[in-house]
Amino acid sequence: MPLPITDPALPFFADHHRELAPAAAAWATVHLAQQPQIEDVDASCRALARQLGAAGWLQWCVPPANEEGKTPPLDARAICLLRETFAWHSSLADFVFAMQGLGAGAISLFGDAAQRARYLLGVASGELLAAFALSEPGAGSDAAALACRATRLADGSWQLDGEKTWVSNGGIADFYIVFARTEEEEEEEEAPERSSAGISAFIVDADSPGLAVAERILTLSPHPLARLEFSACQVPASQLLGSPGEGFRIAMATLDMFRISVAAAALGLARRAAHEALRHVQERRMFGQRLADMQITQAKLADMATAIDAAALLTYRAAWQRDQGGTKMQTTRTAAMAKLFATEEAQRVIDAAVQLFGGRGITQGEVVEALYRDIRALRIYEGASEVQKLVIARETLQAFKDSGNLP
Ligand code: COS
Repeated sequence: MPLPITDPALPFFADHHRELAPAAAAWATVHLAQQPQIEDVDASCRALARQLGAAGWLQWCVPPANEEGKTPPLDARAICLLRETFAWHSSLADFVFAMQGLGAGAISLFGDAAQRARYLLGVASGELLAAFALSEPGAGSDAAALACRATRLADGSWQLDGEKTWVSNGGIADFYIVFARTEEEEEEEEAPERSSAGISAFIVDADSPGLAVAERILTLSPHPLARLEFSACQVPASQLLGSPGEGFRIAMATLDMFRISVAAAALGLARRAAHEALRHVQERRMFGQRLADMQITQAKLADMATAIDAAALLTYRAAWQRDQGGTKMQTTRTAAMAKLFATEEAQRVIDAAVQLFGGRGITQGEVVEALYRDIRALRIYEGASEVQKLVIARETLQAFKDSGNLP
């Protein structure tokens, strides 16, 4: 039977992806359900993390070290196939998977041996919940404007002061990847207020003294989200991720990787909406015919199907390119294109599905009603659509300058 997600027979994929996709689909069919209303989101997320860990899926976000102790690179196509599958079945399961990936991704990509040993096994099993804390009330799209400060103390440890907001998994995470300014005080006097230099990344345990969950944030599609306050928060020297000053690059490189997977999640949500709509239009009768027989419906279905296919091709092109070890310019640009297009088009596809359902489409308890709420955040988080356009334009101009051609 064909899978409900992107066909793994496409030339972007390798043999192991062709085995992974049906295995994930079979598992998800049995274990996950799109739940329009979730009673206790925190408890559901914890349970889903353990479930995804026990089944081995989280290992794809946290590749185990090989015999030489080296961690293999993240497999972008596998992560995308899994997110597309999980999003189709349960947007909360996709969220949990993605957060383990984004939080642990920074450690997998930039952590030292001790940091990997301390955190990654727990993330892979779902026992430890991860989070990524970059945005601040005054620094969302403009991440380089962040103001959270890390000061090095005499004993080499760090003290964090400031706040972070819209932190997914905030309030339930066991650790946070936190980005803060670490320039020395005297440099800071002259430093510009916005600079990507002098930002460093830290792994901050949730129980660190001086870290408080100041507020839980309620959203359109409920998931754990919080504002955090750091007040003389004590962080040992061993928790610095990478080198001092490397934080912005760590944030951007981690986002490059996971932005592709946001596109895959959007694709899964769009495919689910199209699936529901296709079923519905064959059953629903009006004006003496099935909705599917009306040309006005067919035009909608054609647009939905074309948008989904185009989004799939951009998404897996970006993932394939990354797995091939494409240059930063290539991977940054194609990841941004995939996220922009797949999330914007998924919004349109889901809206069209709601429209085809008519009154039922906006009724609580309907799958398309939940999808309509679920998709909205994806056009905003991990780089809003406007940020993706900035990135695409910048990389395209640069490539044209370098080579004289449109890349
Ligand atoms: N990979 C590796 N390094 C990167 C990078 C990437 N994708 N993008 C930028 N960098 C590096 C640059 O090479 C540069 O280093 P040097 O100063 O050594 O040359 C440095 O980071 C600064 O880059 P840049 O000048 O591009 O920074 P900008 O502030 O102009 O970046 C955007 C602007 C909008 C692209 C950036 O702020 C961004 O992505 N914002 C969105 C943030 C976000 O996604 N927030 C959501 C948080 S998670 S839910």
